[in-house]
Amino acid sequence: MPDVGPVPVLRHDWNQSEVEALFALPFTELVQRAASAHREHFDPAEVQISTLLSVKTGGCPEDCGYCPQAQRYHTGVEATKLMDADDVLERARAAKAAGASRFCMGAAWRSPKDRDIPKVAEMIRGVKALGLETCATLGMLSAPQADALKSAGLDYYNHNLDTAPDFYGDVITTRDYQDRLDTLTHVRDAGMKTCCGGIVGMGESRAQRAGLLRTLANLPAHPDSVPINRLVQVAGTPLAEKNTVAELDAFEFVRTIAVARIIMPKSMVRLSAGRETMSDELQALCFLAGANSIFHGEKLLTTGNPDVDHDAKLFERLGLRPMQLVESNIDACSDTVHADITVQLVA
Ligand code: SAM
Ligand code: DTB
Ligand code: SF4
Repeated sequence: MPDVGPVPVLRHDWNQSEVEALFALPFTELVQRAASAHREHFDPAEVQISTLLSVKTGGCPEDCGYCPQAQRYHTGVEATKLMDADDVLERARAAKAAGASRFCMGAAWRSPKDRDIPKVAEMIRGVKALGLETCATLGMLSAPQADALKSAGLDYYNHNLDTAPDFYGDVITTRDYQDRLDTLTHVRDAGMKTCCGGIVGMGESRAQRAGLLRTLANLPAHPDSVPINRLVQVAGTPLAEKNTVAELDAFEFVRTIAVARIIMPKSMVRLSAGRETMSDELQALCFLAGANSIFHGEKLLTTGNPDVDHDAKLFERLGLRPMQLVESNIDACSDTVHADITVQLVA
């Protein structure tokens, strides 16, 4: 067994061979270490429930090889305008009633135009006033845009690195890795929490999966949330059309979750896209390996997610509970804090 030694908390100096050595541990040993790290910082019976809403779908000018919302690919996704704030709030109320503690608004933009910011800010203020944590994913942000979103009450900004630096160019050419790092800097400098992860199963090597996780852990601050997406192959996107990318081995996916948990022990590790095609047993292994957040609801942005009854049943069978929102997670600018989120998920 490779000797990877004791793992101190919150390191930012991981080297590639150390992370690869974690990936190479016997599965049972790796999962045991991840489960121990999970218990040090979280209640392992709690899973955070986030809801996702596409507030502006499709028509994106970027060329991300996995994405059904890129205009240049023929995926059948119809482009829409930015939703009205009232309609967004109606969806946020329903999400809260269903047990969500965080509400994430996604837009298929390379970056928002300055004229879009006031409308997005109105959505953020409304969602925050419901007592939900707010998250948005709108593409690249300038420093002033990040400041404006923070002032509106945005808690988290999702912007993924998506893959390792040395695989990135195989998947996306319309913006580079440094652009993503710059947006994350603007988000942190504005005082928001970062939600940053990636996609696995795009044909990358294990070393490249290690490279993604290592880059995330070596950021100036560990992302507060780390979404791990398993590629959803959508017909019309290059990654699906190439027809050469085999679905990632289930145990390798669990290893990725476990390594993320070990090297970013205080972050929420979110089981994100791809859950619809995961078995209950695979999801249970992911929770065992330290995943403690999911997207809830029958749709992600454009692709499917497990139906809510199925998730409720799974939580019941595994004895898992939705994580309650704690007051300290709500920014001081929120005027309403609801500690008594109605939990229907496991009703
Ligand atoms: N346009 C913004 C951006 O790219 O940052 C926000 C929305 S974008 C759809 C958010 C994330 O969704 C991407 O960074 C990627 O990780 C994930 N994603 C998109 N398509 C996916 C797919 N087919 N399978 C898995 N994850 C996907
Ligand atoms: C993230 O990392 N995963 C979510 C969220 N951030 C915005 C998005 C998944 C999208 C999957 C493809 C789709 O539904 O269009
Ligand atoms: Fe556009 Fe985001 Fe999709 Fe890339 S991932 S094509 S930036 S919506």
